[in-house]
Amino acid sequence: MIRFLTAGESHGEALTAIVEGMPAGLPVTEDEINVELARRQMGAGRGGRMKIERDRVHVTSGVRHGKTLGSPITMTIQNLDWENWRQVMAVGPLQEMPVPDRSLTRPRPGHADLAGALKYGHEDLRNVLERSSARETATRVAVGALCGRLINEFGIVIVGHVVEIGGIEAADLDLPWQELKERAEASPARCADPDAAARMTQAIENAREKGDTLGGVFEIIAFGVPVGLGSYVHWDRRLDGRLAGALMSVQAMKGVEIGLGFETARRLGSQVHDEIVYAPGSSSINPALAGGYGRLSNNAGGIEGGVSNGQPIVCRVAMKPLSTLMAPKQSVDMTTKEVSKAGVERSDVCSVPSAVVVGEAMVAIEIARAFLEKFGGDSVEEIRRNVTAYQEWLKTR
Ligand code: EPS
Repeated sequence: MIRFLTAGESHGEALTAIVEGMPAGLPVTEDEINVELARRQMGAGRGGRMKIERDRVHVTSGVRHGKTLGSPITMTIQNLDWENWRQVMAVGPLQEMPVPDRSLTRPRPGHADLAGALKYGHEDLRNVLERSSARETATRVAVGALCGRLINEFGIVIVGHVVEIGGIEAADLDLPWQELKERAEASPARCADPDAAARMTQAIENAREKGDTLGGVFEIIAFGVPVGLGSYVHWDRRLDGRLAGALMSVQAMKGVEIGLGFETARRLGSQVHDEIVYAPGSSSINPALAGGYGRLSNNAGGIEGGVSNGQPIVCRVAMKPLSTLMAPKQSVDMTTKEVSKAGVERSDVCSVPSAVVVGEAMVAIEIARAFLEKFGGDSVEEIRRNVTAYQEWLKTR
């Protein structure tokens, strides 16, 4: 079973992740993890911090001579900005005086500031924002890169792209995954529709000028997932619930849909459910995924009854506009209790294009977990034997 923990403050020395349960024998390089970390840093709408950071992973356990050992994998990512925050974020007693005052007392509406301070008894809201910050998602992307590497080994590919920013919607292009990925990666908005991408980028610049922020919607698709991941037998084994929970756990996410999602609630059953066909040998059916069974549509988004059905798994995620506004909203100074504008921290205008990479990571993590539950195995080769036996058996159904 894959489990992971992350640690680290946004302006602390480093971020850390420990991943437990990775099978042995998986080829892994720091470079391929770094590619994903760099993708997370790019995109329209990012602020000054990303010009300072060059996120790079340092693996300190669990990998030897390019392959996983089956032991816990520890990864750290240095915060380069820490150099500028050494005193403010010092672990021990302060050595040098005066310490720059970076304490915060005016909570930002929409942020964890107020609820977090009341919950943990903090006077200085910095103690909340340092850990609630989405800087933590860098470690999730590193963990997702490992999990993505594992499921790639078995033909599963995860692709994410932006479908909406600030109310501007991308056209539904229905592209093969390679082209979808290529187009999305070529665009600063990480959107495959170039016309919509240009308008999204402009909308981000308009929001920046006004001191405002923008949210949006992105889609994560997992191609090549075999039938049978997750289960209908218990609430916490349902794959759709697990994916929704994993995606909703990302900072600033407000909604998750699987397949047609909320639209299913507006349609008749006959306009929603995906008709089943049996056509072994047909070019549109991959026997390794669900034997000879296929579908005439994929409104279910690849999951029925909490179980993957062999169709692509499609998740859509809504991200709210970031809560740090350069033109701040009303708040209260928690020291004086006086009405005051919310505090302002350096921030991004829009990070939906970056959130796509975090969403891909969370889907990779959850699918890798479900995959290992189904196929077990302590080494990649043992898992491969189990997968091959299942695929052979599927062909007989
Ligand atoms: C960051 C995510 C955002 C940034 C942060 C880096 O986190 P938050 O949820 O706190 O807004 O704001 O850093 C800064 C902008 C900064 O000034 O330190 C990330 O994705 O790495």
